[in-house]
Amino acid sequence: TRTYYKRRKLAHVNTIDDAANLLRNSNKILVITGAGISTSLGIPDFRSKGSGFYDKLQSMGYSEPEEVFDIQNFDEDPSIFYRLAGDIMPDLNRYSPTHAFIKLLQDKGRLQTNYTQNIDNLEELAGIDRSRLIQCHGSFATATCRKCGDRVAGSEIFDDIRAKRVARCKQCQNRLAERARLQQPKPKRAKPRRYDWEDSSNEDADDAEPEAGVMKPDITFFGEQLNDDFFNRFTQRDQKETDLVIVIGTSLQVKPVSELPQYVPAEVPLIYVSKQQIEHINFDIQLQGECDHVVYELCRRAGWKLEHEMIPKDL
Ligand code: CNA
Repeated sequence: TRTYYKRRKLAHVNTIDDAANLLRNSNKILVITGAGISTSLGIPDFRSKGSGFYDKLQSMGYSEPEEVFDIQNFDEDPSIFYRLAGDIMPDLNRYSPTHAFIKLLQDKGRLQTNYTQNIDNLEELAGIDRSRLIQCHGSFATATCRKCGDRVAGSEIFDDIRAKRVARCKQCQNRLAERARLQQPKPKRAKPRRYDWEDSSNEDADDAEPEAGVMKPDITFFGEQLNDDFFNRFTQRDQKETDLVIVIGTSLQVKPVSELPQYVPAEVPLIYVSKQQIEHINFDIQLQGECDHVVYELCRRAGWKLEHEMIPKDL
């Protein structure tokens, strides 16, 4: 259910030139981003018709694509996630012009915070300062054992993800190996006399080997809480301080990130940049198109030069 407060549109801002003016005159810009800012690099988003990951899942027979990212399902059968995770795990060492735009805002001292829903960690590659970045849904940068809580660098499980194999916890494996080494071999019990009507299916139950825990990348699944940084930073600082909100490349379907724009004061202008228009939230300016193109044009009109290897030099 989507029950958004229909925020009243500000009358004095409408056009792309108004947006460029706002950029030039704002010093505490909140940038909220989603999968759309990485699609130009070849990483699929979730909900774009045809090219999105959810359509792919549906064509593979998953009627509810969200279920692949459900924490209960993961704990019951992590192999489903591991079979598919390779498709959304970035193996990239480049970022998009839109990432460069956010970095440019930072360099100009105008970036208040980038709230990203992305898990590709490309903001870090682009040089967005950790102190200005909230990765609302976590990232592949680290992974944690569901059993013992040991946390490792995400890259340690990348081989398993690539091989579509469930990653197990090395810490648990070491502990189990150590325990096995220390344990005396169990004395062989004399087999009880067996009668035909006895159930022998549980015979070896207490001999079952305990298993090492499953590693999960530290991305937020449906059913998991967002971390405290998200709520604390927004309510204690950004909500009061921001003077402009720019939302880029997200369908704003996932709470609570989707609700951020409506919790800033009514006089703060809201700009939306995406391939598709949005209807469930009132933005003051909607700029429809490829976000890399839109942010380039915004910068040009603001009198700034956005540089990036994907932007032609002679533009
Ligand atoms: P979404 O629901 O798939 O929406 C993406 C939005 O971006 C849509 O409105 C598209 O029209 C738009 N879009 C796509 N490409 C472009 C483009 N080149 N220029 C402009 N607009 C474009 O994805 P959301 O981010 O809204 O959903 C939140 C999920 C997606 C988060 O939990 C992420 O973790 C998850 N996700 C992240 C990645 C990533 O990290 N790169 C990739 C896929 C999914």
